[in-house]
Amino acid sequence: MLKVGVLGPVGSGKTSLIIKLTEYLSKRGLKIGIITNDVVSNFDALTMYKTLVEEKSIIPKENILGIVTGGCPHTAIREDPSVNLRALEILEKREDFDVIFIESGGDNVMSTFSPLLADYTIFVLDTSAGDKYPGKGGLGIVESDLLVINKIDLAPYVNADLEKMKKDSLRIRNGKPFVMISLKSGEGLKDLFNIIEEELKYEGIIKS
Ligand SMILES: Nc1nc2c(ncn2[C@@H]2O[C@H](COP(=O)(O)OP(=O)(O)OP(=O)(O)O)[C@@H](O)[C@H]2O)c(=O)[nH]1
Ligand SMILES: [Mg+2]
Repeated sequence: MLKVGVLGPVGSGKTSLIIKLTEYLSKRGLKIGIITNDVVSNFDALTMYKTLVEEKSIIPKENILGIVTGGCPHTAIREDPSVNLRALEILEKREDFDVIFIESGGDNVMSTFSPLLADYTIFVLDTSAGDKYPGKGGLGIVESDLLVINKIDLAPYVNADLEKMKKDSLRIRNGKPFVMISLKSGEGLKDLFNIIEEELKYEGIIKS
């Protein structure tokens, strides 16, 4: 089983990304569980439930657990991940999952997951926050296993230079993978799926 931690600034597309990956991987026959962390609500767990359970019947409702963290979002995924570890335990008792996604509450560029919680981390950036990112760096942008630059469809509206974002990503990540996508238009999703599939093959979760 692979524990995939998804993090990044507020509204960058973490929930949308997990929904897309869950749809894709479920179609490939994998069993997916999801844990969401919201600071003061259960909004993300409900969004996942509406799409993945009610509308599309892709996973059973028991596969989604929503945590309301209170306080600072990264405390629950880094300094004291006990509530998330407990949620993992509950899910793992329920079923033999292939992948469990853990969404962090929206945070800043320094957020990271405790290695106790995530084997593989995806940091999601929002193009409309400006093309200064990812060049500004930060632990999450530099150290995550995969950097996803989302909402590239919005680049023309905010004068974001995608070439600059690409060059900065290459430089700052020093060879680690990144993808530039739009979860809205579907652009770049094939690249994203390929990278995740490669990781799952590497882990022996799917066969070549
Ligand atoms: N235009 C555009 N909108 C997007 C894209 N991806 C996500 N959105 C929208 O952006 C908003 C935020 O997306 P979420 O997936 O909820 O983002 P999040 O990172 O989970 O947000 P928090 O959990 O609140 O931090 C939603 O209204 C999405 O529909 C994209 O590629 N392009
Ligand atoms: Mg979310």
